[in-house]
Amino acid sequence: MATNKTFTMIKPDAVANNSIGGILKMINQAGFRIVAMKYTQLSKETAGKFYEVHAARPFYGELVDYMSSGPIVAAILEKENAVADFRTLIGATDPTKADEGTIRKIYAKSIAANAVHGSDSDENAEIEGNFYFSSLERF
Ligand code: IDP
Ligand code: MG
Repeated sequence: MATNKTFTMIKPDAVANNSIGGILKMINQAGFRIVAMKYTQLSKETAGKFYEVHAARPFYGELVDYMSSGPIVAAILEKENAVADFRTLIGATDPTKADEGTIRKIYAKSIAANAVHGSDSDENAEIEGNFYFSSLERF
């Protein structure tokens, strides 16, 4: 059953670009409510843990270095059909393939530094939200 929640990170390239405001505005305008939010920086160790599912992929080392290279914004978002609708809003992993008007098309620099994360399932949204937030930090 759908939980109506998803998890996102505004990645280091987008934070460094001063794009937090623009991205949050797109998220709110698309109908998502922010139910938890944190400005923080991952260590290599925590970034490695978060992306453990990708450990066997050739870009894993690059991804962990990049995701720990600067501050990020982590958030839990709520909306009907949140996981699928958020993936539509952010667009394809590779910004050159992302649809016009998507967050990655507008803000992403490259396939690695692609501005935002979005959970790919309800199950992973729950796991990823729990990685950053305790139950006391959700509204
Ligand atoms: P997703 O973020 O669209 O779900 P995934 O395949 O889950 O894409 O990959 C996780 C993250 O790893 C991507 O968002 C991107 O930052 C990075 N990544 C994916 N593919 C590549 C690649 O081919 N080269 C470098 N980094 C990549
Ligand atoms: Mg993914």
